[in-house]
Amino acid sequence: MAERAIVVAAAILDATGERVLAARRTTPPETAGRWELPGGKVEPEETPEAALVREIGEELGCVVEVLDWLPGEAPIGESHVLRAATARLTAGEPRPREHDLLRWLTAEELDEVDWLAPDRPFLPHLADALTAT
Ligand code: 9L3
Ligand code: MG
Repeated sequence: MAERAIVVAAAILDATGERVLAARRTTPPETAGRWELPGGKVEPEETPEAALVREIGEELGCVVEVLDWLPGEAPIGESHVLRAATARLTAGEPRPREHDLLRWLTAEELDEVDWLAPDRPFLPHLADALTAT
């Protein structure tokens, strides 16, 4: 079986490191209204870090620096797998171009939104990263 393609997601931290950016999807219909760590597919010959910076630029119009990859990966359907990294803003402010809502969430607020299933395994690691700062 062919190796699963990689989708990367950014847990963008605010300047204090106390909150993370969650984004509400609009498409495809089965994911619309559900929340995710923004990101997308790694292109051939692209590193996961470069893909994450590119995707965040395209989706949110800002520049991020990748900090640390969170442990583990989560299946997306049969053919893809999700990896997630913490990141910090280095230029601009996130503005939704593809999502219909953004929210900055503290560790305590992480369970207030309806996350996509692949993102959920990363939340405990993310809560640790938020409270550790
Ligand atoms: N996906 C799930 N969680 C995420 C991301 C960024 C993506 N945090 C899923 C949704 C889509 C697929 O991966 O089914 C491809 O994502 P995109 O390229 O449409 O953002
Ligand atoms: Mg995307």
